[in-house]
Amino acid sequence: MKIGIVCYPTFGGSGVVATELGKALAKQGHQVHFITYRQPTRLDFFSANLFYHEVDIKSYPLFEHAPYELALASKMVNVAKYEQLDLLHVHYAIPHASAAYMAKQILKEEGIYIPVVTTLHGTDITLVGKDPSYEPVVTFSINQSDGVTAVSEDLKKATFDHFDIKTDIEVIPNFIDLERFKKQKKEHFKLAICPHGEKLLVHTSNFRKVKRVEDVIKVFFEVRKIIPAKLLLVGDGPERDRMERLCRELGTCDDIRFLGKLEAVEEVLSVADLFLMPSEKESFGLAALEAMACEVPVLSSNAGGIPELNIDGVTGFACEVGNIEEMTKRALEILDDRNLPKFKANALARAKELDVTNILPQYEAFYRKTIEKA
Ligand code: GMT
Repeated sequence: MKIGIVCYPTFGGSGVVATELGKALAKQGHQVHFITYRQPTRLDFFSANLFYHEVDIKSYPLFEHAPYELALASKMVNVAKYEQLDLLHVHYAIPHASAAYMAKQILKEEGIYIPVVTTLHGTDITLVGKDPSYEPVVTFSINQSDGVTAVSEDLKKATFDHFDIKTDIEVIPNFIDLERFKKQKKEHFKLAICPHGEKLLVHTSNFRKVKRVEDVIKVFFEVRKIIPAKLLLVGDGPERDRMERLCRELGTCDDIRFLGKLEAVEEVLSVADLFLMPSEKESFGLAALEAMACEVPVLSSNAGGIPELNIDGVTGFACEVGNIEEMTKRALEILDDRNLPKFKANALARAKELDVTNILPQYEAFYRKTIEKA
């Protein structure tokens, strides 16, 4: 198939999933055309089946905000027509699904029919999408898509709860490439951070409020009172300053390190004993899956779709959002040397179920079904 993929090219989970999906499709022999405003971060190599088309956003003194959606729709028309795409797959509803609708209508005028698949990733539904400033367009463009997927059962339910959806939604979970995400031998790194055999806790995120990084630090502070431990925080974002101040107030700076944005996050995960994801909302929790692939159990909240990934009592624990006491108790239970090996093995086993080789066929089948139906 010739597939056009539209996504955000930044570090966000939806862009990562879209890029990894495109790479996996290309490996299977499909031709994949990425359409976005910047080269996706994980697409910095040559492959005969991968193409990148940059959206030209023209600015003009009259525009306070350049109309990205129009430039994107125009680029989709151009690529679909000249590359003879079989299908457009847009990741994240806003504004990709509505731009795809516009492109589809323009192409129809020229006698070209292009089916559109929209994948809902999370905040496009649970945060931004349901805001009245976008809701009518999001509802319309989901209903107009030829196929819609969501990354968890919970996100599917949230979509039906918040929007007047008249189309079916298929759940295709996020996936992981176990060839890249696997436990690596990094003992020297572990020794440098934990010279006295301390347990190592890790959190990675974009440091937005919804991630509740504050709870990561609070749980660590409580765990640290009971057992020797260190915390690594990977990523950057709006909450970083406030979190650094919190560490100073708690007097835990010596045991916590902010590593900023890291491309090779699997190297840090390879030496971790516990991954923390106490999010307020989370449609799936791709970062937790990356940890599990590196044999790291997860202490998470039970928000959104996380419990579908992090099986409570098996791969870690999924506690009530904000319940620091319970989270601390569960973190200590996982970190107990009598339990840790079992949790680690279970985390890896769950990640194996979500290996790209198991999930890719679901997308291919969904594309075929959508093309046939259209
Ligand atoms: O979590 C974020 O802030 C980034 C966001 C995105 O849209 O890129 O991630 C969402 O999509 C990921 C990939 O499907 C999911 O694994 C994340 O759980 C989801 N984030 C939220 O729902 C908050």
